[in-house]
This record gives sequence, structure tokens and C-alpha cells, in this order.
Amino acid sequence: MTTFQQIAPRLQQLAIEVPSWAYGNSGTRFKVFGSPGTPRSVEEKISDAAVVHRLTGLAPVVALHIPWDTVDDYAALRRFAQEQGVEIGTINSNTFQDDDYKLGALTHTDDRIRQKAIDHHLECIEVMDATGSRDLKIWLAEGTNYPGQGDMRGRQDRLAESLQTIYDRLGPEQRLVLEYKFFEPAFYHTDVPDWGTSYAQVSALGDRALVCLDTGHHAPGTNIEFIVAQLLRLGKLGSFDFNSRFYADDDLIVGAADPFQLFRILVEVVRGGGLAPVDEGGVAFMLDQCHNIEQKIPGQIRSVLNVQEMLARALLLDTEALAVAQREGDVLGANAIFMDAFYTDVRPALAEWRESQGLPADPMRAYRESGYQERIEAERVGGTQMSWT
Ligand code: RM4
Ligand code: MN
Repeated sequence: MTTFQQIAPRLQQLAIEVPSWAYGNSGTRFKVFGSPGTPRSVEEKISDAAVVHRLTGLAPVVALHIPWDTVDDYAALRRFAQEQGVEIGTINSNTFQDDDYKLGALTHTDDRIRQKAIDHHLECIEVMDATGSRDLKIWLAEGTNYPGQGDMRGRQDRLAESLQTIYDRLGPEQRLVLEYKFFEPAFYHTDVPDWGTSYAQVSALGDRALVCLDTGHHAPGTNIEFIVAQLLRLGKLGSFDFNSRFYADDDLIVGAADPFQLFRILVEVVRGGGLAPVDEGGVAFMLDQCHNIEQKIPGQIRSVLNVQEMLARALLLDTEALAVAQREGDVLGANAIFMDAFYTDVRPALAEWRESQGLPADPMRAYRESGYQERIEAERVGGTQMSWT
């Protein structure tokens, strides 16, 4: 039996990066709903993220998306973030909102357009230099809609070349993480559709290029924890984009649609040493979510708490007893040990532990009672900071 007291120090290691775009308005392809209190600037998004960290102790880093979060002075933005108690994290590039990229960006056949997409990434690296960010995250909206439309093989070759040019520009402490997604916006083929393609591409680049696994980017029924285990085994799992989904890339609150899947993923993270600091082989935990109809700040608080709760359960897994049951071929016994950890309600212990750390026992409630939501709704009139629509 593992007790909560035993796992508490390991829980302390949990740090989750929150996305700036979770605080802005977002929507589906049908409608973007504005919400009261929407940030009017990047600084206000960072302030909102800082509230999540103050109330949970779990979210010390904010990821930016360029050009959505473009500012004149990134060093000043970094100082601003630090004053709020958070750091600037992953820089996400964006090659999916420019007419030039309709038929591809890093894979485009036109040298000019490909160079433009490469240059955008080099600018992102400059932003990283100024903000002190470690990771450049690349997700590509590239692919084709019709068989025969493009040369899939040639596109892989151009992608490899473009990525190499970008990778070569990284500083010694910086990393490139390549995110895959099985479809959308392209519907026939996607240039980085799966972990294997991402792995093949980043492996060719070097040690500081790794795979980013977005939990919403797989076909239904995919065993994501297997991919986690395999990538950790290969030393190539760079980061997670956590969210949850019922159908496609729904970007819902992590752990909302399938808490058991989140548990299984975190069991493999723990098993594979992914909880270690990133410079010691650990994985960067990030959220990539949109709160289309719910309030954004409590949406983010709920998200980081869900990860914490499932991590606590994963840490409670009696791995020694499990190993014995597995060795003995005790199928049902092994499964029962696994399920026991999943079914453990860690919420009361976590509440107590938070208080011992000087944090509110119930961060959701603390937010409701803080008056922050009322204040931003009154102050931020006309905020339109948006993501992709
Ligand atoms: C993509 C992908 C990326 C995110 C964009 C906005 O589907 O998940 O991580 O940056 O959406
Ligand atoms: Mn993502």
C-alpha cells in the first residue's frame, strides 16, 4: 500500500503550462461567443494565468502563440509575467492563418512561401531568446484534401529540410517539439498525422527535437498511454498538450471526457520517468484547451486540478504488488490493483495538503470568492483577445 503522505513530495514536482489562448475568446467554426471579462491584451491574459497559479500552485508558466500574442517588447513582457509570479513558456508558431499557406507552409512547393514559413519560426526563436522560453512548439495545418493533389513523399522531404533549418537556429538550451494530429484541417492526408511521423522527423534533427503529444489528436479508440510509454522509452516525449475529447479535437477540459484515460496516461508518465524535471528527461506538461461556453479562468483551474488529482491516483498505484501479479500471470489481480488506484478518492487528502502548502483547500471556491471575475467583467469592457476565429 502506498499512502498519500508518501506521494506528497512527488506531487510537488507537478508544474503545468497554461495556454494564453485559453483566456481569450474562442469558439467553434460556427460561432465565437464573447464573454465578459475577456482580456484586452497579452498582459491581461498573463494576469489571468497568474491567478490560476496563485490559487493552485500548479501553473507557473504561460505559453504564447505567435502572432496572437505579438508585442513590441518581449523582454518587458517577460518582466511583467515575472512580476505576476509566472514565467513565459512555450512559443507556439502559427502557419495556419495566412492565405499564402493554403496549400502548405513548411512543405510548400514554392520556395518563397516555404522560406516565409521558416522565417516565421526563426522569429519565434527570437521571441524565445527574449522571453527565456525553452520550447518552440510546431503544429502544422498541412496536408491535402484529395488523392493526387500533392506528392506526399516530396512533402516529407521538404518538411525535413525546413525543420532542419529551424532546428539549427535553436540555442543550446532550447528545444523543438513537433506536434502531430491525424486530420483537420486537411482531410485526405496530413503531413504530420501520427507519433511515428513526428518521431521520424524529430529523430533526424537531433537530441533537442522531440514529439509533442496532444491528447485530442488521435483517432477514437487509440491507446494513447501506449504511445506515451513508447515515446518515453525512446527518450522522445517532449511535451503534452492536455485536453479531452468526445469526438474529434474537441479541446475540452482535460480529464472531463475520460478521467480513466488521463489516469492511464499518467501511470505511464510515472512509470517512464516523465515526472522528472525536463532537463533530466521529464516531459513538459501543457494544456491546449479552449473554453467556449464556460468561464475561462475557473475552466483552467478545474483543468490543472484534474491533472493533479489523476496524478495523485497514478502515484498511489501499488507498483510492487502490480509487478508481482503481472509476473504470476494473475490477470484479474493485476487489473484489480490498477483499478484500486484509479478509484481512490484523493480529493480530501489533496485539500488538506494544499492548505499545508498555504494554498486554498478548494481553489474553485477560492476563485468564486475572490471577486476577480466581477472585477475583470467590470473593468475589461470591449476585450476581444481571440484565438483562431
Ligand atoms: C491545433 C494544435 C495546436 C494549437 C492550435 C491552436 O489543433 O492543437 O497545439 O496551437 O490548434
Ligand atoms: Mn495542441
